[in-house]
Amino acid sequence: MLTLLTYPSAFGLFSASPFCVKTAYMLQLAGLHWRRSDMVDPRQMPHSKLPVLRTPERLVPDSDQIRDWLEAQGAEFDRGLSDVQKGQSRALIRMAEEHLYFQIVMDRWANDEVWPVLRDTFFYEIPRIVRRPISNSVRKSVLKGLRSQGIGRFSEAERMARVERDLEAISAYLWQAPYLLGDHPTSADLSVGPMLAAMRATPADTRLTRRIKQDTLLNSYVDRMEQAIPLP
Ligand SMILES: N[C@@H](CCC(=O)N[C@@H](CS)C(=O)NCC(=O)O)C(=O)O
Repeated sequence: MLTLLTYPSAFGLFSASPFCVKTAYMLQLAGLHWRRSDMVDPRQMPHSKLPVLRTPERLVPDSDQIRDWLEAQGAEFDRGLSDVQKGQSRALIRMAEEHLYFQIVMDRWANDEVWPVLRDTFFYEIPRIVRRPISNSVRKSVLKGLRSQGIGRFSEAERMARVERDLEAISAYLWQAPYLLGDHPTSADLSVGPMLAAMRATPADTRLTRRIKQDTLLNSYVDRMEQAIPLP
């Protein structure tokens, strides 16, 4: 039996982490038996991050490495795609995971309106009396990381302009077909879908949540993905 070590469900999603949702999608599509095990503190994990897949032999960290592991077991997420489409898929995945993801983190962690909800969702295991100081110090280090990554240096207007370019690119694909590269979900959808879902689910009315909620094409794509691959 495989075990997906994941952050818990939050904001109506399988997990607050789009990488954990991506991995759950991959496990479902691979058709393997698996179960979830929720965790809130990943410091003992190989990369100190989640998701991690516990297999009979070892812990496999990182959704991309989990994909490699699943493909080595016979899963094929991009069956039928040409080499060029596989290249496009890789670029879409990187765009989602290395840019859109940080926009979500910024929207969640830097926004004072979202913060109280986030604190009580992510740090609920910490006794109330010390929750504030501990969560504030984690928040400070996340914001420092965003500044060093670069996203944290942009104004909100600059950030939204950057997001817009990516959403235009994603929309260009979705005008052609129900999923990014055709009529069924492939690996690009397993990254992009959860990122857009996470953007939409942030528990406050932000420019980013509004941007997705008010976009019929993107909004219906997120719903379609959630219906296409039901998660436990
Ligand atoms: N490249 C990793 C990214 C995973 C990731 O960033 N996980 C975040 C949650 S969304 C995490 O565990 N962060 C904890 C930390 O940085 O301390 C993957 O694809 O799995």
